[in-house]
Amino acid sequence: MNPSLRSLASVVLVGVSLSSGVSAQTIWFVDDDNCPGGTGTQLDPFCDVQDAIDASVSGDEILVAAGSYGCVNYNGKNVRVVSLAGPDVTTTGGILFINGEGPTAVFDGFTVLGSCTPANNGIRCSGTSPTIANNIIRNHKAGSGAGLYMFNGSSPTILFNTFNDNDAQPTSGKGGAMYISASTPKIEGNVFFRNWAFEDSGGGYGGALYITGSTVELVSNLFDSNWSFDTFSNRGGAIYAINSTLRLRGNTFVDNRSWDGESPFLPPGNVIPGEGGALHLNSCVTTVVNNVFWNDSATSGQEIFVSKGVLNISYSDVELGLPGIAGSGAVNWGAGMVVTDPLLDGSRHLTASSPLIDAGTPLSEFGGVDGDEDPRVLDGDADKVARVDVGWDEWNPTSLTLTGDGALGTSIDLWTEGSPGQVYALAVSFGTGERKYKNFGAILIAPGGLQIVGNGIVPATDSFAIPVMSSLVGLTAYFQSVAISAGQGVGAFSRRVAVTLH
Ligand SMILES: [Ca+2]
Ligand SMILES: [Ca+2]
Ligand SMILES: [Ca+2]
Ligand SMILES: [Ca+2]
Repeated sequence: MNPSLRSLASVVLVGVSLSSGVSAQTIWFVDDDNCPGGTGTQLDPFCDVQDAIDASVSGDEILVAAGSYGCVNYNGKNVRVVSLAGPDVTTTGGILFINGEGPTAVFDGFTVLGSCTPANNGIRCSGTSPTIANNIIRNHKAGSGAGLYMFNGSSPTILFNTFNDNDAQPTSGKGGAMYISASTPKIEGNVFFRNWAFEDSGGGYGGALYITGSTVELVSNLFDSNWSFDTFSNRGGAIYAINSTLRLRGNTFVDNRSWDGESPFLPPGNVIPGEGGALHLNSCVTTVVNNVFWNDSATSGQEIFVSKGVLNISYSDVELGLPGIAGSGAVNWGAGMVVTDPLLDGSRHLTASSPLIDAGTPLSEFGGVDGDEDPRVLDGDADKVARVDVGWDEWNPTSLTLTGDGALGTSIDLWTEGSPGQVYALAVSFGTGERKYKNFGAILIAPGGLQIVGNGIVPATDSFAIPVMSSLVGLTAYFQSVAISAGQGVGAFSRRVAVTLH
């Protein structure tokens, strides 16, 4: 098909229809190609992100070009800081939220390297509730919470980040990716891969997360190959929690390990005991619904160790079943429990033959999106009844991929795939929403100003140009497809993909 002319006309129409909605906020620009720095306009950007923060007031937006930037201290400014080209080509030093920032302080689309403080944590939150989304936080090393350290009544929202290869060592070995004390975070859609709590003297607790005195909501996260690894004792390959209330909905734990082999620091034959390959729960009240625990490893409690407290678990897949859970705490083995190979692919997504498709709770507590931003809930087995899948991934035969960086005057390509013979439609809008459609999932883009910019038979690419209109700068365009089998009443909405125009 040849949609370019129609699509171009549609996007111009969208631009015109939404131009009246642009707010009076200031949009600042940053690019390390313009050092030592200008005035923060698009033609004369600041050199560093901190320069833009210093110039901004709450409500402003800061658009950051590809490049390498220093430590960022929000200094109480509730501003949205977003990278234009994504985390693979845009790096910062550490990030500080320590002056009362709220949910509209947004940090979106960077790789965090380095730290702002001698404690060496990548990100620190003290008494704040920022939104931290779509970042890569990797290769940090600090005694506790190498990637992110939160304490003192923080309640951040942590969305769709990747935490990998962070290492809690050497002084305490608590939480390679994250340390959570006296806080109430929401942690959704993140990937925790190969983080370590590594200590050669005191104990390795929580390869990915260490949680104390907190109330934590974990939704649709993947915990893959995290380790607690110490000379003397190991607790929680992925998560160690003490004196906390946890609610886990739709997470997947696979290949985590609370080290149960010989010590690397002691003479041969000295085997270290590990408790809880995925979770170690000490005096917690924990509710687990729709989670996968598979192929984790420990001396005691291959999947979960409950040391005092209560674990209520339902509609989840636990390798070994009840024997995969050890400890003296109470375990309430609820409805819908299964013991079955989840048949994950190499990226830990469900495959078409997985027994976990449409095997989750029949209750309607799930909404929003899964760990790769597909709509929850979808009818994955095409029986005209939508039911949630078990684990971080909702299986979806409809996919949408975006290519393009959103610069005015350039093109965006969108590739829609679906099941053979399905028809599709592709839409764009400049806001988000959630309107559910029975068995098809949900429209996740705002209905106001929504325009259809492609349709036909899958698979197909729609390609079109962004008009050169200054009123579009700073707006985020959200795209979503739906593919359906005509006459059969089955199909699904794709994930939502986005690009910020500049
Ligand atoms: Ca640059
Ligand atoms: Ca179904
Ligand atoms: Ca489903
Ligand atoms: Ca999915």
